[in-house]
Amino acid sequence: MSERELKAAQDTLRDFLAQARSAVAFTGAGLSTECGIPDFRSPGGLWTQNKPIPFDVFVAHQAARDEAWRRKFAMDAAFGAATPGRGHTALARLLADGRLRAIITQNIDGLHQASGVPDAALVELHGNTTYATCLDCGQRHELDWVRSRFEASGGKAPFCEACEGPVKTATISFGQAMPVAEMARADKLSRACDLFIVIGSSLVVYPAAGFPLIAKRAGARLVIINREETDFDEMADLVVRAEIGDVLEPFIQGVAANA
Ligand code: CNA
Repeated sequence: MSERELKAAQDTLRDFLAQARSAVAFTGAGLSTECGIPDFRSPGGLWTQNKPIPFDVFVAHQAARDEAWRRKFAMDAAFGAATPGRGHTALARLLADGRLRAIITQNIDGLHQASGVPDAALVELHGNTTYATCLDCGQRHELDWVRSRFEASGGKAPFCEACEGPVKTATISFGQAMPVAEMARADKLSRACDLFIVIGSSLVVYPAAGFPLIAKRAGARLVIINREETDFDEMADLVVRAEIGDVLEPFIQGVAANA
């Protein structure tokens, strides 16, 4: 995309935001790549290195749980210090200015919260990897607690102190049930919005990828900001195939600026 095309896309997005009564952002792993966290499906992404461990395998096998926690701590060593990028900062600003109503995210990295987005304006569809829960009783466990037991046992995944259930990061794995309340909130927001902005998602992971379709069918304008094509591009009102940080950087100043 040329400089001129990028500027034109930013102008259109600014107009859409100014005209919207209820705008919702829908974010994916692409938002956090500029923060140093790899996505799943870009070349060299996490998918190509480590196939995710399905939920039923995690529950059934101690070895799978050990491996899941080994990977988790290896990932934290590599990306745990990541801080919000330009896209996160722009979205936080649009929310603070009342230009965005909410953010629905597939991300589990906690960077929306780190950029100042309040829980009330955020729907985490796939949970959060910055803490853990017991799969049986739901008790929350901090990562330091898990790590100390993991290291002391020579790499064994720990069990819950309260009920001896398996402890897992508070994320939704493949094959695990989606969180009911979050799905309902995302559904309501998608149906009620008049602008739905997809940012950094390949839109292939369902049911999350169904929300842009729900919003579009309910009459919202659809914007897709992603460096690669998606299956939804044809139905979008604006497709911006560029780096997310470059596209959203001017919005760090708010919508009115540069208008
Ligand atoms: P994905 O399938 O990896 O797609 C990411 C998309 O973003 C790809 O189409 C890329 O082309 C695009 N992209 C990457 N970087 C940029 C960039 N800088 N500018 C523009 N486009 C970019 O990821 P999805 O979110 O669609 O898939 C859903 C999975 C990925 C969810 O279950 C997440 O939990 C999971 N995931 C999350 C994280 C995270 O929390 N940061 C990281 C890796 C995977």
